[in-house]
Amino acid sequence: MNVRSVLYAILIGALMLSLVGCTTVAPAAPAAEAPAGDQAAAPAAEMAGKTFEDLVVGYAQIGAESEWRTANTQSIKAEAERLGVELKFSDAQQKQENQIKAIRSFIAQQVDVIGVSPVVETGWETVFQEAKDAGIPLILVDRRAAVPEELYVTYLGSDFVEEGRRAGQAMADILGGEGKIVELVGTVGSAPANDRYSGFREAITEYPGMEIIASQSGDFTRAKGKEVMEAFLKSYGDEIDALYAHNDDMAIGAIQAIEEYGLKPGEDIKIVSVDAVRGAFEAMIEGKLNCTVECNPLLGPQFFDLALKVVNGEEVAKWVPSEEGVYFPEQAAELLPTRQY
Ligand code: GYE
Repeated sequence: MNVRSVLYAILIGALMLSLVGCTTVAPAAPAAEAPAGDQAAAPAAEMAGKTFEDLVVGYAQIGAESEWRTANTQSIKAEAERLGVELKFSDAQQKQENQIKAIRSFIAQQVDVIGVSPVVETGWETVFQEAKDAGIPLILVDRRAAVPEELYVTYLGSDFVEEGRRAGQAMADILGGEGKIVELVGTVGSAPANDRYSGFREAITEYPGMEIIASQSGDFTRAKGKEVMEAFLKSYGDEIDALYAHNDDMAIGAIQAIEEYGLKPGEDIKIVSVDAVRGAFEAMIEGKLNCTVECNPLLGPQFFDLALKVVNGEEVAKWVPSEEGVYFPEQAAELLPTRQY
Protein backbone atom coordinates (compact mmCIF):
# COMPACT_ATOMS: atom_id res chain seq x y z
CA MET A 1 0.00 0.00 0.00
CA ASN A 2 2.83 2.36 0.91
CA VAL A 3 4.53 1.72 -2.38
CA ARG A 4 1.25 1.96 -4.21
CA SER A 5 0.45 5.36 -2.76
CA VAL A 6 3.93 6.69 -3.50
CA LEU A 7 3.63 5.47 -7.09
CA TYR A 8 0.21 7.06 -7.26
CA ALA A 9 1.61 10.40 -6.10
CA ILE A 10 4.42 10.22 -8.65
CA LEU A 11 1.99 9.40 -11.42
CA ILE A 12 -0.19 12.32 -10.47
CA GLY A 13 2.84 14.60 -10.35
CA ALA A 14 3.82 13.53 -13.85
CA LEU A 15 0.28 14.07 -15.06
CA MET A 16 0.22 17.54 -13.55
CA LEU A 17 3.50 18.42 -15.22
CA SER A 18 2.20 17.38 -18.60
CA LEU A 19 -0.95 19.42 -17.92
CA VAL A 20 1.12 22.45 -17.00
CA GLY A 21 2.99 22.05 -20.26
CA CYS A 22 -0.18 22.27 -22.33
CA THR A 23 -1.99 24.97 -20.44
CA THR A 24 0.68 27.52 -19.73
CA VAL A 25 3.27 27.33 -22.46
CA ALA A 26 0.90 27.36 -25.39
CA PRO A 27 -0.95 30.62 -24.73
CA ALA A 28 2.14 32.49 -23.47
CA ALA A 29 4.24 31.88 -26.59
CA PRO A 30 2.38 33.92 -29.23
CA ALA A 31 1.70 36.78 -26.82
CA ALA A 32 5.39 37.02 -25.94
CA GLU A 33 6.30 37.70 -29.57
CA ALA A 34 4.25 40.87 -29.89
CA PRO A 35 6.21 43.29 -27.68
CA ALA A 36 9.55 42.00 -29.01
CA GLY A 37 8.76 43.17 -32.55
CA ASP A 38 7.25 46.43 -31.36
CA GLN A 39 9.86 49.09 -30.59
CA ALA A 40 7.13 51.47 -29.38
CA ALA A 41 6.55 49.22 -26.38
CA ALA A 42 9.23 51.11 -24.45
CA PRO A 43 7.15 52.13 -21.37
CA ALA A 44 7.37 48.56 -20.13
CA ALA A 45 11.15 48.89 -20.12
CA GLU A 46 10.96 52.16 -18.18
CA MET A 47 8.84 50.50 -15.54
CA ALA A 48 11.13 47.48 -15.37
CA GLY A 49 13.27 47.86 -12.33
CA LYS A 50 10.45 48.13 -9.79
CA THR A 51 11.48 46.07 -6.79
CA PHE A 52 9.49 44.36 -4.05
CA GLU A 53 10.11 47.37 -1.76
CA ASP A 54 8.34 49.61 -4.30
CA LEU A 55 5.23 47.42 -4.45
CA VAL A 56 1.93 48.26 -2.77
CA VAL A 57 -0.38 45.24 -2.96
CA GLY A 58 -4.04 45.01 -1.94
CA TYR A 59 -5.20 41.51 -0.99
CA ALA A 60 -8.90 40.64 -0.70
CA GLN A 61 -8.94 37.42 1.33
CA ILE A 62 -12.08 35.32 1.89
CA GLY A 63 -11.98 34.82 5.65
CA ALA A 64 -10.67 32.32 8.18
CA GLU A 65 -13.04 29.42 7.57
CA SER A 66 -10.52 26.55 7.65
CA GLU A 67 -6.99 25.43 8.57
CA TRP A 68 -6.20 25.77 4.87
CA ARG A 69 -7.24 29.42 4.84
CA THR A 70 -5.23 30.22 7.98
CA ALA A 71 -2.12 28.74 6.37
CA ASN A 72 -2.82 30.63 3.14
CA THR A 73 -3.17 33.99 4.95
CA GLN A 74 -0.05 33.30 6.98
CA SER A 75 1.92 32.49 3.81
CA ILE A 76 0.85 35.75 2.12
CA LYS A 77 1.54 37.94 5.16
CA ALA A 78 4.87 36.31 6.00
CA GLU A 79 6.13 36.59 2.42
CA ALA A 80 5.11 40.27 2.15
CA GLU A 81 7.01 40.94 5.36
CA ARG A 82 10.05 39.00 4.16
CA LEU A 83 10.19 40.81 0.83
CA GLY A 84 9.39 44.28 2.17
CA VAL A 85 6.19 44.58 0.11
CA GLU A 86 3.58 46.99 1.49
CA LEU A 87 0.52 44.75 1.93
CA LYS A 88 -3.01 46.03 2.47
CA PHE A 89 -4.85 42.93 3.66
CA SER A 90 -8.61 42.57 4.00
CA ASP A 91 -10.54 39.67 5.60
CA ALA A 92 -14.09 39.50 4.14
CA GLN A 93 -15.50 37.05 6.67
CA GLN A 94 -16.67 34.84 3.80
CA LYS A 95 -18.90 37.57 2.31
CA GLN A 96 -18.64 38.54 -1.34
CA GLU A 97 -19.95 42.07 -0.66
CA ASN A 98 -17.03 42.65 1.74
CA GLN A 99 -14.54 41.46 -0.87
CA ILE A 100 -16.07 43.84 -3.42
CA LYS A 101 -15.79 46.73 -0.91
CA ALA A 102 -12.16 45.83 -0.26
CA ILE A 103 -11.33 45.82 -3.99
CA ARG A 104 -13.00 49.24 -4.39
CA SER A 105 -11.00 50.62 -1.49
CA PHE A 106 -7.75 49.25 -3.03
CA ILE A 107 -8.68 50.98 -6.30
CA ALA A 108 -9.28 54.25 -4.42
CA GLN A 109 -5.88 53.89 -2.74
CA GLN A 110 -4.26 53.27 -6.15
CA VAL A 111 -2.36 50.15 -5.16
CA ASP A 112 -0.02 48.62 -7.76
CA VAL A 113 -1.63 45.16 -7.88
CA ILE A 114 -4.75 43.55 -6.43
CA GLY A 115 -4.85 39.91 -5.34
CA VAL A 116 -8.25 38.33 -4.74
CA SER A 117 -9.46 34.90 -3.79
CA PRO A 118 -13.08 35.02 -4.96
CA VAL A 119 -15.39 33.39 -2.41
CA VAL A 120 -17.84 32.36 -5.17
CA GLU A 121 -17.36 32.16 -8.94
CA THR A 122 -20.01 34.61 -10.20
CA GLY A 123 -20.78 38.30 -9.68
CA TRP A 124 -17.33 39.84 -10.22
CA GLU A 125 -17.47 41.49 -13.64
CA THR A 126 -18.39 45.01 -12.54
CA VAL A 127 -15.76 45.40 -9.85
CA PHE A 128 -13.02 43.67 -11.89
CA GLN A 129 -13.83 46.04 -14.77
CA GLU A 130 -13.45 48.98 -12.36
CA ALA A 131 -9.95 47.77 -11.45
CA LYS A 132 -9.11 47.37 -15.12
CA ASP A 133 -10.39 50.86 -15.95
CA ALA A 134 -8.20 52.22 -13.15
CA GLY A 135 -5.22 50.45 -14.75
CA ILE A 136 -4.66 48.15 -11.75
CA PRO A 137 -3.77 44.54 -12.65
CA LEU A 138 -5.72 41.87 -10.82
CA ILE A 139 -4.40 38.42 -9.91
CA LEU A 140 -6.81 35.62 -8.95
CA VAL A 141 -5.30 33.57 -6.14
CA ASP A 142 -6.52 30.15 -4.97
CA ARG A 143 -10.03 30.36 -6.51
CA ARG A 144 -11.14 31.20 -10.03
CA ALA A 145 -13.92 33.60 -10.99
CA ALA A 146 -16.27 33.10 -13.95
CA VAL A 147 -15.26 36.26 -15.83
CA PRO A 148 -13.81 36.96 -19.29
CA GLU A 149 -10.06 36.37 -19.36
CA GLU A 150 -9.20 39.98 -20.07
CA LEU A 151 -10.46 41.01 -16.62
CA TYR A 152 -7.55 39.36 -14.78
CA VAL A 153 -3.87 38.84 -15.57
CA THR A 154 -3.39 35.37 -14.19
CA TYR A 155 -4.85 32.68 -11.95
CA LEU A 156 -2.51 31.14 -9.37
CA GLY A 157 -3.99 28.04 -7.79
CA SER A 158 -4.99 24.41 -7.92
CA ASP A 159 -6.81 22.21 -10.38
CA PHE A 160 -9.88 21.49 -8.25
CA VAL A 161 -11.48 19.17 -10.83
CA GLU A 162 -8.36 17.03 -10.69
CA GLU A 163 -8.51 17.02 -6.88
CA GLY A 164 -12.11 15.76 -7.13
CA ARG A 165 -11.01 13.03 -9.55
CA ARG A 166 -8.19 11.96 -7.24
CA ALA A 167 -10.60 11.82 -4.31
CA GLY A 168 -13.03 9.74 -6.39
CA GLN A 169 -10.31 7.32 -7.47
CA ALA A 170 -9.02 6.96 -3.90
CA MET A 171 -12.57 6.36 -2.67
CA ALA A 172 -13.11 3.67 -5.32
CA ASP A 173 -9.89 1.92 -4.20
CA ILE A 174 -10.83 2.14 -0.51
CA LEU A 175 -14.39 0.87 -1.06
CA GLY A 176 -13.42 -1.76 -3.62
CA GLY A 177 -15.71 -0.01 -6.10
CA GLU A 178 -18.90 -0.42 -4.08
CA GLY A 179 -20.72 1.56 -1.43
CA LYS A 180 -23.13 4.29 -0.41
CA ILE A 181 -21.49 7.67 -0.07
CA VAL A 182 -22.56 10.92 1.57
CA GLU A 183 -20.92 14.15 0.47
CA LEU A 184 -20.07 17.34 2.35
CA VAL A 185 -19.86 20.06 -0.28
CA GLY A 186 -17.82 23.26 0.21
CA THR A 187 -19.20 26.81 0.03
CA VAL A 188 -22.09 26.87 -2.45
CA GLY A 189 -21.07 28.48 -5.73
CA SER A 190 -17.33 28.46 -4.96
CA ALA A 191 -14.88 27.14 -7.55
CA PRO A 192 -13.45 24.38 -5.30
CA ALA A 193 -16.94 23.15 -4.36
CA ASN A 194 -18.18 23.15 -7.96
CA ASP A 195 -15.06 21.44 -9.31
CA ARG A 196 -14.48 18.91 -6.52
CA TYR A 197 -18.15 17.95 -6.93
CA SER A 198 -17.83 17.30 -10.68
CA GLY A 199 -14.33 15.76 -10.61
CA PHE A 200 -15.38 13.18 -8.02
CA ARG A 201 -18.45 12.19 -10.05
CA GLU A 202 -16.38 11.91 -13.19
CA ALA A 203 -13.99 9.47 -11.49
CA ILE A 204 -16.67 7.23 -9.99
CA THR A 205 -18.85 6.86 -13.11
CA GLU A 206 -16.71 3.83 -13.92
CA TYR A 207 -17.97 2.13 -10.75
CA PRO A 208 -21.72 1.47 -10.97
CA GLY A 209 -21.66 0.04 -7.43
CA MET A 210 -20.75 3.42 -5.96
CA GLU A 211 -23.68 5.64 -5.17
CA ILE A 212 -23.90 9.15 -3.72
CA ILE A 213 -26.99 9.00 -1.53
CA ALA A 214 -26.84 12.52 -0.06
CA SER A 215 -24.96 15.72 -0.81
CA GLN A 216 -25.13 18.98 1.13
CA SER A 217 -22.97 22.02 1.84
CA GLY A 218 -20.99 22.28 5.07
CA ASP A 219 -19.54 25.65 3.94
CA PHE A 220 -15.93 24.41 4.39
CA THR A 221 -16.16 24.74 8.22
CA ARG A 222 -15.83 22.18 11.03
CA ALA A 223 -19.02 23.34 12.77
CA LYS A 224 -21.18 23.00 9.65
CA GLY A 225 -19.48 19.75 8.66
CA LYS A 226 -20.44 18.28 12.01
CA GLU A 227 -23.99 19.60 11.83
CA VAL A 228 -24.66 18.27 8.32
CA MET A 229 -23.07 14.88 9.12
CA GLU A 230 -25.40 14.60 12.13
CA ALA A 231 -28.34 15.14 9.77
CA PHE A 232 -26.98 12.53 7.31
CA LEU A 233 -26.62 10.01 10.15
CA LYS A 234 -30.14 10.74 11.34
CA SER A 235 -31.56 10.04 7.87
CA TYR A 236 -29.34 7.18 6.73
CA GLY A 237 -27.57 5.81 9.84
CA ASP A 238 -25.80 2.49 9.24
CA GLU A 239 -26.55 2.61 5.53
CA ILE A 240 -23.65 5.05 5.03
CA ASP A 241 -20.44 3.33 3.89
CA ALA A 242 -18.37 6.41 3.22
CA LEU A 243 -18.03 10.17 3.40
CA TYR A 244 -16.46 12.42 0.79
CA ALA A 245 -15.71 15.85 2.30
CA HIS A 246 -14.58 18.74 0.08
CA ASN A 247 -12.12 19.79 2.80
CA ASP A 248 -10.41 18.35 5.87
CA ASP A 249 -12.10 20.72 8.32
CA MET A 250 -15.58 19.43 7.38
CA ALA A 251 -14.23 15.85 7.60
CA ILE A 252 -12.87 16.55 11.09
CA GLY A 253 -16.26 17.99 12.16
CA ALA A 254 -17.97 14.91 10.67
CA ILE A 255 -15.57 12.57 12.53
CA GLN A 256 -16.89 14.00 15.80
CA ALA A 257 -20.49 13.53 14.65
CA ILE A 258 -19.81 9.89 13.67
CA GLU A 259 -18.17 9.14 17.04
CA GLU A 260 -21.02 10.75 18.94
CA TYR A 261 -23.44 8.63 16.91
CA GLY A 262 -21.58 5.51 18.07
CA LEU A 263 -19.83 4.49 14.83
CA LYS A 264 -16.12 4.34 14.05
CA PRO A 265 -14.89 6.94 11.55
CA GLY A 266 -12.31 5.42 9.18
CA GLU A 267 -13.73 1.91 9.75
CA ASP A 268 -17.53 1.83 9.78
CA ILE A 269 -17.58 4.93 7.62
CA LYS A 270 -14.58 5.43 5.33
CA ILE A 271 -13.56 9.04 4.79
CA VAL A 272 -11.76 10.81 1.96
CA SER A 273 -11.23 14.58 2.07
CA VAL A 274 -9.20 17.34 0.44
CA ASP A 275 -6.48 19.83 1.60
CA ALA A 276 -3.93 17.65 3.49
CA VAL A 277 -3.66 20.00 6.49
CA ARG A 278 -1.95 18.78 9.67
CA GLY A 279 -5.30 17.94 11.29
CA ALA A 280 -5.91 15.44 8.49
CA PHE A 281 -2.54 13.74 9.10
CA GLU A 282 -3.36 13.51 12.81
CA ALA A 283 -6.75 11.98 12.00
CA MET A 284 -5.08 9.46 9.65
CA ILE A 285 -2.59 8.49 12.37
CA GLU A 286 -5.57 7.84 14.69
CA GLY A 287 -7.17 5.69 11.97
CA LYS A 288 -10.15 8.02 11.59
CA LEU A 289 -9.48 9.31 8.06
CA ASN A 290 -8.63 7.11 5.07
CA CYS A 291 -7.15 9.58 2.58
CA THR A 292 -6.51 13.27 2.00
CA VAL A 293 -5.87 14.85 -1.38
CA GLU A 294 -3.44 17.73 -1.23
CA CYS A 295 -4.34 21.33 -2.04
CA ASN A 296 -1.42 23.63 -1.36
CA PRO A 297 -2.21 26.89 0.48
CA LEU A 298 1.37 28.21 0.60
CA LEU A 299 0.87 30.57 -2.30
CA GLY A 300 2.60 33.68 -0.87
CA PRO A 301 5.99 33.32 -2.62
CA GLN A 302 4.48 32.62 -6.06
CA PHE A 303 1.90 35.39 -5.65
CA PHE A 304 4.42 38.17 -4.98
CA ASP A 305 6.72 36.83 -7.67
CA LEU A 306 3.84 37.14 -10.16
CA ALA A 307 2.82 40.56 -8.79
CA LEU A 308 6.30 41.97 -9.42
CA LYS A 309 6.48 40.48 -12.90
CA VAL A 310 3.09 41.91 -13.80
CA VAL A 311 3.97 45.39 -12.53
CA ASN A 312 7.20 45.29 -14.54
CA GLY A 313 5.28 44.38 -17.70
CA GLU A 314 6.60 40.83 -17.94
CA GLU A 315 4.52 38.09 -19.57
CA VAL A 316 2.96 35.60 -17.18
CA ALA A 317 0.99 32.43 -17.90
CA LYS A 318 -2.80 32.69 -17.64
CA TRP A 319 -2.79 29.84 -15.13
CA VAL A 320 0.00 28.96 -12.72
CA PRO A 321 -0.97 25.62 -11.12
CA SER A 322 0.40 24.30 -7.83
CA GLU A 323 2.01 20.85 -7.45
CA GLU A 324 0.13 18.46 -5.18
CA GLY A 325 -0.02 14.82 -3.98
CA VAL A 326 -2.39 12.28 -2.40
CA TYR A 327 -1.76 10.83 1.09
CA PHE A 328 -2.86 7.67 2.89
CA PRO A 329 -2.66 6.62 6.60
CA GLU A 330 0.44 4.43 6.02
CA GLN A 331 2.54 7.52 5.30
CA ALA A 332 0.91 9.82 7.85
CA ALA A 333 3.23 9.38 10.85
CA GLU A 334 6.34 9.70 8.71
CA LEU A 335 5.09 12.79 6.88
CA LEU A 336 3.43 14.72 9.70
CA PRO A 337 6.68 16.34 10.97
CA THR A 338 7.44 17.57 7.44
CA ARG A 339 4.06 19.20 6.86
CA GLN A 340 4.17 22.99 6.87
CA TYR A 341 0.42 23.53 7.30
O1 GYE B 1 -9.89 23.62 0.21
C1 GYE B 1 -10.86 24.97 1.92
C2 GYE B 1 -10.91 26.44 2.07
O2 GYE B 1 -10.26 27.58 -1.80
C3 GYE B 1 -8.86 25.71 -1.99
O3 GYE B 1 -11.05 26.91 0.73
C4 GYE B 1 -9.58 26.62 -1.09
C5 GYE B 1 -10.54 25.94 -0.14
C6 GYE B 1 -9.93 24.88 0.75
O4 GYE B 1 -11.79 26.90 2.95
O5 GYE B 1 -10.39 24.34 3.07
